[in-house]
Amino acid sequence: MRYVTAGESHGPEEIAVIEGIPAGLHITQEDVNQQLARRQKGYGRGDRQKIETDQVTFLTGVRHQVTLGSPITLNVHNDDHNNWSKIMAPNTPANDENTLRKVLRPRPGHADLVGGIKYRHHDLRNVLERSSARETTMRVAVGAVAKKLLSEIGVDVHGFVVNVGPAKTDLAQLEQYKTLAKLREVTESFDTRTLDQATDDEIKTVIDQTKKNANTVGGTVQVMATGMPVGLGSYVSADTKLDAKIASAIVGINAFKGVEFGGGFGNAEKYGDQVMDEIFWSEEKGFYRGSDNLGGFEGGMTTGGAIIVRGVVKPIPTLYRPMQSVDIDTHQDHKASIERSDTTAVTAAAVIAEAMVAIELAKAVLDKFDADNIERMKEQVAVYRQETQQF
Ligand code: EPS
Repeated sequence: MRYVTAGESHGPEEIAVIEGIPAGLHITQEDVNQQLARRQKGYGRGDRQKIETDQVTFLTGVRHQVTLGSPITLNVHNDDHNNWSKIMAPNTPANDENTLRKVLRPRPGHADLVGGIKYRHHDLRNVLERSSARETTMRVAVGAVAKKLLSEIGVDVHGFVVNVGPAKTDLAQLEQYKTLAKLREVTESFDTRTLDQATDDEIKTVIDQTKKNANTVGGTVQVMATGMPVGLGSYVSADTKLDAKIASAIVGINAFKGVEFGGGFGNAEKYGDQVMDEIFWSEEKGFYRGSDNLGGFEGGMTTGGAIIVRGVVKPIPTLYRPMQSVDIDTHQDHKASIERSDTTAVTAAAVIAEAMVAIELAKAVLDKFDADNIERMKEQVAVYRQETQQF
């Protein structure tokens, strides 16, 4: 499976093309729209989300709500394009009117300056339109297809918020949830997508204060996946390690600056016997672990335990009280450009990280098993699960 996305933030359309999804997978636009709606939700988002109601259309690769095995094209219209139709017109030559709203004062921390230098763009709008996190709409759409595929083999994936700035939930609470479905019910009930009411309140206070200060704030999200067969990915070469692919996918999300698995960076302060997940065996389960400090991976391969990944999201670089910058035309000192933005997008980032993990897990499944047809793939997964459980 591979995919590509295309689209500018205020351009007419967002598009994704996915290749390698087996024939015979039942999928509806509603399956994707539900995930798109989750990404749009969240305390601290700016006014753009009031303009957009993201709805997908399948343009190719699906017939009567069933995949054909051919490339799937997904399309989401940018409703805000109506307000930018001249400035972002793909087919009209540049003129005095449609080159207004130039961006000349790059925002520190955004792709603006380096993107401008690299591509020789003297209007930094040409950079920000694509580097905008609007593009993550399509990653979530692709992730929805991946999640649907994974659900066929009993794999569930869910993302939630650990902290926003100093307001942090206690991850020990996770022990009470036997399934991700139960966890999902709880975290999706909060506007901040965190684990408990007290943290939800604290996060809202942090966001309100940050907004008052014309500032932005980052955070951490956690993604968990259950039901993966043992042994996906491989230890044999660096580029076959599945945890490495997931790490790359997480850091590839706009504003993500760090990633960790299981006990993560905390493991660096512990001793070996506090970190390794001890091995047990039972007739019913086969081999299993007593803990999950390594986040479901050993040697770059799934252990069969829950996958636990956290990603660190930096604060959004667009500040309403802008930082120091330099005008790219005059080279004079200037405050950075102000663009409409969010105070925080950590709540949305949890859904995007979930989508990226789902995409990498789906790719790993499709690499390992015959992926021409979904029923055949399921049969093969079942045979493999039986074999590995009897080891
Ligand atoms: C973004 C800036 C804002 C966000 C946008 C990401 O866009 P606008 O300038 O249109 O208000 O709303 O995020 C989305 C549009 C989205 O759907 O998540 C940026 O510069 O990255």
